[in-house]
Amino acid sequence: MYGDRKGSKVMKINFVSSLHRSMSSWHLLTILLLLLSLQLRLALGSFTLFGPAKKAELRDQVRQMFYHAYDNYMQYAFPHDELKPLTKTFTDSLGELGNLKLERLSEQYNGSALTLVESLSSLHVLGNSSEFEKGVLWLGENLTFDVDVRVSLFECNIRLLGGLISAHLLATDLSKKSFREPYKDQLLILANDLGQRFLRAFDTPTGLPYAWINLKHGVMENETTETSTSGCGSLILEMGALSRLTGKPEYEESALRALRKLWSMRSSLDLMGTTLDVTTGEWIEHSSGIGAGVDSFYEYLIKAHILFGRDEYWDMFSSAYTAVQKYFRHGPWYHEADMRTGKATHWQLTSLQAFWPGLQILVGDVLAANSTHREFFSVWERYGVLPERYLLDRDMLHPTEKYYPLRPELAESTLFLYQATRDPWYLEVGEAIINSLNVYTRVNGGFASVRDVTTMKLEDHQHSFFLAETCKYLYLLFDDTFLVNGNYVFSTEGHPLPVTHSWHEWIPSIYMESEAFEYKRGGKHVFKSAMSSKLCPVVKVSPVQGKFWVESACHVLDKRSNHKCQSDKECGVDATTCRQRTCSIAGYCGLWLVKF
Ligand code: DMJ
Repeated sequence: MYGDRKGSKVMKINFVSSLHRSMSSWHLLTILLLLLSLQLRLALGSFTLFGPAKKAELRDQVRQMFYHAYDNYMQYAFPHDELKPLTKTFTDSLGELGNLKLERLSEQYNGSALTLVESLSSLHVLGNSSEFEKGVLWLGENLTFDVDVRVSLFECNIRLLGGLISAHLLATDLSKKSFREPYKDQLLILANDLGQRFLRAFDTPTGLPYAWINLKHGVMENETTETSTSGCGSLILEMGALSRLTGKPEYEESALRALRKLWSMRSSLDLMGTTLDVTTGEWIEHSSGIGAGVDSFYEYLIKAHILFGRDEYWDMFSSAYTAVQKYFRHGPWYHEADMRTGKATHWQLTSLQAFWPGLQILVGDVLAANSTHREFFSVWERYGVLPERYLLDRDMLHPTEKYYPLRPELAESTLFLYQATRDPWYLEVGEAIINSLNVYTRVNGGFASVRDVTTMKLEDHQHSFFLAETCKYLYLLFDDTFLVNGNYVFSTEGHPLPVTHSWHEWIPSIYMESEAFEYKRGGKHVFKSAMSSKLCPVVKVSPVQGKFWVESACHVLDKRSNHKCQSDKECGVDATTCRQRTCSIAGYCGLWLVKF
């Protein structure tokens, strides 16, 4: 429905006209009939080209990819952090993550089994409870965070803390059904220990946390006071969940205090910068976009709202999202702009931005999501993978950022768009991603990052997020049993966190399809959320005298059971046109579009 197949239509027309020159009309008629039947098969896409057998075949291919990455890690790198797939050895990379200049690296650090921690939730999604249990037992007995290593708070939070918390929640559920030994909260104990170490980073005059801490010694002497918006604004899911699980409010309080402080630093245009000083609370870099240094800040506002059901997160998100759509968007692309003036600064496409369409699905902006996703996929098709940075104004690759480190963002958005639309075109996109990964990045010892997308030269590094995210999102695209059986938000590292009634201050009605979709699991009430995409989007187009009323139930978050709007403000801004939606007399958000 939403997939644009314009390109393939053009190809088809050219194909038919060249045939016309060389064949008799009888042959032509036969070919046209074949094409018509193909068209029909395409129209019935999900039952033909992407029927259950094809989906199962692709699911199995992804499963195979995951185990190729995982088994090689376990054989050549475990319990170190990440695998070097070309030389079949390891890297203890936790201290290097986000550390571009590789400063203050520790000599004594021997790894934290990072890739195993990151793989647990994927093992569960793939249904491998015995390997999952083995991992849990090993970590419970061997993992310690009392190690002398300076780490990025952000990276350590999303990968280690998020991985442990998600796996703990899954283990709690699983242990009753399929564990051989009773689960003794080993992962939660580890997460709590890590959380305590994190708290030392928040001891600043502003409450904004330092970007770097030493796990053993806390904030180091002469530590940099510079951090990024995503660095201090993407902690609330993991820290909030840790508080709910341990009953210790300090984790959530620290993350929320930092988030509130950060939000208070927005400009009058509701824009954020990219870097700031945690001691003064002043911006350092005023230009920002939706990519590196900011991306997950937006993601965590909406996801915190879904997970914790608090109005405050929605209020921040809707203002921030509206400002992004207004000042950064240019057609399907997003450039960077100065937070003070809203003036464009850099016209660049970055691989990280490809998560944005997935986020837009959570708020029901499917049309905008589709058009941006389509552009990213066209870049993927052009290079075979996504280059890290492309200079839109100069129409060229960034001279030094031509790499593709097995990032998940395009697969992530593809999954979300497919969940929302069920358009089989997204399955074709998934298939293309799988093929590229196998052709260009699979090596004997695992999956290797691409150093240069123009030569497809490889880098000796298999990032842990390939197992936590890339493989998981691709697998779920072809087999969403895990999503059907539960209701989750995914952390920015792809670790699922269940949406449960008990964590909500109130449940936003938009995330419930109807009362019937509230059901009990393990004695708890579980609600369908926007992730289940059954409610959002609801786009109805009614033609009225040459104009179209485009109606959407999304963007209306209220506590009333019928979730109808009462004012225009409640309806938000349409992301495709950047125009304020209006609230109709009947209580529906919508937008008048003139047909051109
Ligand atoms: C992951 O570590 C997370 O998704 C993070 O938010 C940014 N991107 C990397 C993978 O590309």
